[in-house]
Amino acid sequence: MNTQQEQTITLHRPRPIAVASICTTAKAEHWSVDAIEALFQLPFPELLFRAQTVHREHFNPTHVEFATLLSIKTGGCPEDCGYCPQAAQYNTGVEASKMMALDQVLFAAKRAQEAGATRFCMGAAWRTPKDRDIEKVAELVSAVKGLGLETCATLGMLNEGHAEQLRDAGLDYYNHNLDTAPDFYGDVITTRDYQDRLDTLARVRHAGVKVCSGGIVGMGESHRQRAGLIAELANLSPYPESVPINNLVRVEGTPMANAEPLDPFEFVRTIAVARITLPKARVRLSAGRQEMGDAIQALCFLAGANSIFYGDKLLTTGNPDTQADLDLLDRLGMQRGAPEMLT
Ligand code: SAM
Ligand code: DTB
Ligand code: SF4
Repeated sequence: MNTQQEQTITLHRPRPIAVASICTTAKAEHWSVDAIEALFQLPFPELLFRAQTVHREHFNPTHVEFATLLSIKTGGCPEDCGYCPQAAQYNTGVEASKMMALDQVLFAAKRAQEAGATRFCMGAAWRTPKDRDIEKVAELVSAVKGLGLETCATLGMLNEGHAEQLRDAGLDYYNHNLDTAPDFYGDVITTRDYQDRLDTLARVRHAGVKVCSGGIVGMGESHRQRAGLIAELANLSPYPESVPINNLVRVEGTPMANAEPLDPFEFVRTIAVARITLPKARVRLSAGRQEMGDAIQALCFLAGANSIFYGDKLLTTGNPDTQADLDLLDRLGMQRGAPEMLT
């Protein structure tokens, strides 16, 4: 599509009356699990129409944010998250490594920026970072921020003062996922509880760092538990600015290696329900894209996803090639960029 064509397109945006009827107000509302389950049960075309209506109210639906991940400290994690290839107690073939040096991280960040990423997320396989880890990560954050990238970190549970230190270094977002519904959580992780996660999110919010929090589907949870995850996220006050929805990557050696794959349409529904209940959040189509195929990814964009992890690798598992992503957006007449509406 050339620039002239782009300028002549008028995006359809709904009139406020249509939006009021599907429960999107600027003020966050309380969502019951029943109401969210009812959204999941809508006929697919109805659900997608509602999600698209909300999406267009707040975002340019043709724009997708590109965020690149880098594992700055891989493997050897003491936690027992049943999905995770980096947990030390599972034999997944992931080697434990020390934290990467500043020059290596900067090199990766520059490469991501040249390839078109606007957000750079640094992940570490820690239960909780030590004070000296935070000092080192703060240096990385400030160097990456200096390149003009948005910064994000995911380092596990934060202690008092950690979020402030990261904020002062230039951290824009902190990622910490609720992962699943409270009543399924104990089947997935036993080494820390739901409240620990909520406490970390509260510390991040209190420090004024934007919250990135989402979860994983396809771990054997029930329909209601998928609704329960979305309810927890939507009822955070305020709700997260950024919401990664991961489809479980089934890794050999983890307890979830043989989990029953989720119906891909159920994944699309999860994206649509997240869009409706978290109207202004960037909803990220996250792990699992490599196994998903182009058509399901396109449906996810139609359901309101407006961000992806961009780069050949997630943390330890694969992700589509950057060229494949650029081609996909091109084939869909969509473009990379900040999705927010300029109004
Ligand atoms: N250790 C930190 C923590 O747990 O918060 C940060 C890194 S951890 C790998 C970040 C998130 O990646 C997890 O909360 C989980 O949602 C997601 N994740 C990990 N393994 C995954 C898998 N096999 N499939 C999908 N998502 C996964
Ligand atoms: C998120 O929700 N998903 C990303 C990011 N936040 C850190 C991680 C996905 C990891 C998938 C498994 C792996 O590559 O190790
Ligand atoms: Fe450790 Fe995070 Fe993996 Fe859990 S998800 S095992 S905390 S790296």
